[in-house]
Amino acid sequence: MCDFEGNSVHAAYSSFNVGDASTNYQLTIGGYSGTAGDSLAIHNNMLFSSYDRDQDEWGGKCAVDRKGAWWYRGCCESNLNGQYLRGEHTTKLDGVNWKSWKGKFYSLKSSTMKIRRIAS
Ligand SMILES: [Ca+2]
Repeated sequence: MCDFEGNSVHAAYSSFNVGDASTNYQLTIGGYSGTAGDSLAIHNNMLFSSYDRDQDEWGGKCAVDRKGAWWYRGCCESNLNGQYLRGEHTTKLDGVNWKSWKGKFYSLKSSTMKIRRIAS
């Protein structure tokens, strides 16, 4: 993940799994390490929510309120599919947010997710 000031951090998970349609694309993660802080931990075991498919634990619709599809609980500490708001913004956690690094009101310049299969 990169901010607009030229800084970058990472979050790595030794286990990372997204289920298939039969599990509603449930996220299962573990073994965090990195420099970004773990803003995905609270989303562990959650189902993937989108505008038209509310699967979070909140009475409202996190994907609509936070303006992006994600593994919301109620609602989020990370939202890498949020709006591209270019740094500081005033609306809570609806940008490209990773709370443990830049807080609730900073939309990142870029993020990349990479998954590597470990031979078993
Ligand atoms: Ca809901």
